Amino acid sequence: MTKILVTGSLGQIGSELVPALRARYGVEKVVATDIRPPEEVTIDGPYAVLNVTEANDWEEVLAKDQFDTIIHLAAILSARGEMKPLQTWDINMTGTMHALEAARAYGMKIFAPSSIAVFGMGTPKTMTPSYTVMRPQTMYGVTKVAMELLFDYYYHKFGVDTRSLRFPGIISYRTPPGGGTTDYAVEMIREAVKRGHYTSFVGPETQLDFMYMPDAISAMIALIEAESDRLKHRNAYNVTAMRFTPEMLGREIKRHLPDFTWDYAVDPLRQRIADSWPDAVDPADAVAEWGFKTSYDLSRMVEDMIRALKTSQEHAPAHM
Ligand code: AKB
Repeated sequence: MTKILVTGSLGQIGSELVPALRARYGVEKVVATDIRPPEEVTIDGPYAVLNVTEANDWEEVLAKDQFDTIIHLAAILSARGEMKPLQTWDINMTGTMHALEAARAYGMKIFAPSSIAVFGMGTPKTMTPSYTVMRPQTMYGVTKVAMELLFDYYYHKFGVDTRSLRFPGIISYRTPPGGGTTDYAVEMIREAVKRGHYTSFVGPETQLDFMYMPDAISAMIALIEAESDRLKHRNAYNVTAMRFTPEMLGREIKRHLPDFTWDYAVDPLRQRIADSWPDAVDPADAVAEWGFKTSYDLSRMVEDMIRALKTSQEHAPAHM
């Protein structure tokens, strides 16, 4: 591994993936990029401004270093994408095309996360396989299906080493997610620790797949490092670690915080999105082809999240 370029590195995934990559390969080997100027971000290693829709930004970043891998994270997620569908198409697709063209021109490997949002009408709801009907009902899902197809196209047509996996909802405490439908789960745990109460925007029995951030990081690194000829379903692999409803999550939180209460004010948009996604995807291909595994189930994840959020609350500066 010589050098890795990460787009969207200040988001929920990037803010934890970049330090993990730097710990593994060396600080100077990972160039973090995002749209925000350097004076607005905490820099603990190489950082460059990269608006993924701007060809000039790509040229500047690619001219400065020789990379062998791009990790393309910049994207607008499902719920925010429904507020601004055209902007979502532009950012998600123009960004992906620039990333793919850079990978092709410079002979780089490229990884980008896809999502359970590729599924929709006609997809089997339970034990959803990797290869199945993909007719998403959100612009975010449409852009992720298009990205998967382009990854296949660039692999077969140009020999670009493209790799992708389909993330479910990702739970983490360092940087909150933004604009997703599965965000309710992160919000519920955060609010339980902070205020002792949460009002969920998806209904009590809505079951979805989730993963805890440490497992998501390990999965990305395992797929990026996997031997190329083992990857038969490369674009893209289903991955998941747990599946639960808001009721199940609320009850699990209550085991640690007995005073926690929760109720519901269902948001029709996000409920419709959640209802269009599977209840439980099947990660069998990821397990068979690159040894996908997880360490956190619902109970370990909730325990760790509450511990970490309490610790950061204790260390937060007191308000004047
Ligand atoms: C979202 O809710 O939009 C994302 C996703 C499942 O890709 N977390």
